Amino acid sequence: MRQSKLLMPTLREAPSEAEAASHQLMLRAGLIRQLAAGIYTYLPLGRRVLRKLEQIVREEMDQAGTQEVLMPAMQPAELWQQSGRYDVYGPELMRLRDRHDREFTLGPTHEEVITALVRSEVSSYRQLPMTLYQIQTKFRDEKRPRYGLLRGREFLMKDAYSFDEDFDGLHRSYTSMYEAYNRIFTRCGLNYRPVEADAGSIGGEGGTHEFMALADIGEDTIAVCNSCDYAANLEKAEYKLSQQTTDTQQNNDAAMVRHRTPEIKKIDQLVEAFGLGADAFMKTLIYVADGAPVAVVVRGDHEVNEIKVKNALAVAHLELADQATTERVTGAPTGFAGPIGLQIPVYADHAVLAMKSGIAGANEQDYHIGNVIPSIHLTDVQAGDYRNAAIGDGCPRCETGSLVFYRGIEVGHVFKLGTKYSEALNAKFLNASGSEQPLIMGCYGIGVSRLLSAVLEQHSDSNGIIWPKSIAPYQVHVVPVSAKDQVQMDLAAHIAARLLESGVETLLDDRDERPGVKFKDSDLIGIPLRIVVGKHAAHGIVEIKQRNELEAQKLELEEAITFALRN
Ligand code: 9G3
Repeated sequence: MRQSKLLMPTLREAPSEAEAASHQLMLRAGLIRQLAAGIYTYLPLGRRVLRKLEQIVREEMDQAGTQEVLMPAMQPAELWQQSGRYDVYGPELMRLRDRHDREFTLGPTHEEVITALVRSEVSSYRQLPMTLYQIQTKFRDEKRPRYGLLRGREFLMKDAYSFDEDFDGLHRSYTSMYEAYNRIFTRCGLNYRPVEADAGSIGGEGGTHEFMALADIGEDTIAVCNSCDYAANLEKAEYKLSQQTTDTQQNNDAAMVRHRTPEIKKIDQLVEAFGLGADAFMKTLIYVADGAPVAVVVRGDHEVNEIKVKNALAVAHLELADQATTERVTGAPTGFAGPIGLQIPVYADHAVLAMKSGIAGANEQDYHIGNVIPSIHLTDVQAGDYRNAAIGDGCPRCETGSLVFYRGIEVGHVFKLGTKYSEALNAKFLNASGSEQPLIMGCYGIGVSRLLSAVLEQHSDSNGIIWPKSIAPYQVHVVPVSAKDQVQMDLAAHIAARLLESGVETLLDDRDERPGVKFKDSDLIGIPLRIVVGKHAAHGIVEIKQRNELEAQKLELEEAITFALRN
């Protein structure tokens, strides 16, 4: 391809609205342009990379024995009403009406559509197991699209759905997809971790993993054992329950002590006022769970994990109580709530009950109470795991490891759905003994466009992109130094022609630009191998440089071509 003809509008500076490194790089290297918030056009370079990513996904999905389909983006609202999800999702679900005023959604995912298809086309166990997948545009009207393709409103997803006759079959399908995902992300050159995850709104019979690309820009936090292969989204991460009690005993008698703590509401203020560590305090938060107020108590140095609380209470909605509710149920404004004397259910984390004693809110404005001894004063609470794992907690799976945290970008998610959709949409099959059973389903997603951004978050330096060879838009960049030097231009064109006829994807920088501009653009767009045709061209000598190496090397023409063919 001749660069003088290529639509690749590079920018010296990233537009100010781009915060994430990958977003800046995609704009500066001319990979994408924004049409509207969260909605992008892929320019030729971006489209070529996206196609490479799709190709890797397609090869591994086909290799795993799944079949590619392509479903519509427009989905009849009736399907979402049958699955009960039409009213569960709010403004994030794009809705529209056709000319007959019939309601449709623009698909954010395709559980309903694929189940309706299989309902009408699969009826016997002989047809199972079957996994279908597509690579298709999804629509989710995110409230805050951000970071370019990392959180868009229209994006490319590979979504697959497995159908089995029983849970053993589902486990086999799930495992097959899990292994295919490992191959896909490895081939894309991604530094990632599979992590145990929470099933979230999709529901289903448990068992779900996310594939997290490690990146500081990532919205998720994962806890990883520094010794074994345990890894989990912080939403779900467990830890070894410490047996010993934490010794914050102030005095030995059982009497609680009132402390006047005017305007002292936050843990760091309490730490300051009492001169004790955060782990000496009991932090009580009032929530509303499916409309009913509850108290959740965690140790002062821990954070409430609302997913765990929601799952433990088996409620659909859990949110922090507002000030008025807090005052009504505790008799005090936020910051003075405590576990003693409440008329609502109290859920106390294991670590609170492991405290010998602690200081808690007094449920009275400007007062806290000390020497709260769990074994004496907290006997009517529901103990459980209601907190986030903390850095340094013991690994829940092995004897020696402890947890370290990373930020991650979720690029894949695999779920065991069970019969949630097959029962809702009546998708059944006749099993070997002739009785009708609901299909057992799994679903498996990869954010293909998000994957592009995740790779860029991990593969760049101060000069620009460093594409892994497997997904680079071109493999070789041939750069003649001076467009006015006909020997250089002819040799460069000759090299490009030789490489192209050998099937090497080659970009020839035939622009009449200063060398500095050419080299900056070449570093920016990150093609793995560069062949510079400069002043030694007359002697048939060119310079080869790998984008991920510092030094270049001079080679004879034929050596250079052999080198490029081999790489
Ligand atoms: C919606 C909207 C947003 C959504 C969903 C539904 C996420 C929704 C979860 C999934 C589960 C899996 C198949 C591929 C892998 C992921 N956001 N999810 O169901 F209506 Cl607006 O999409 N689907």
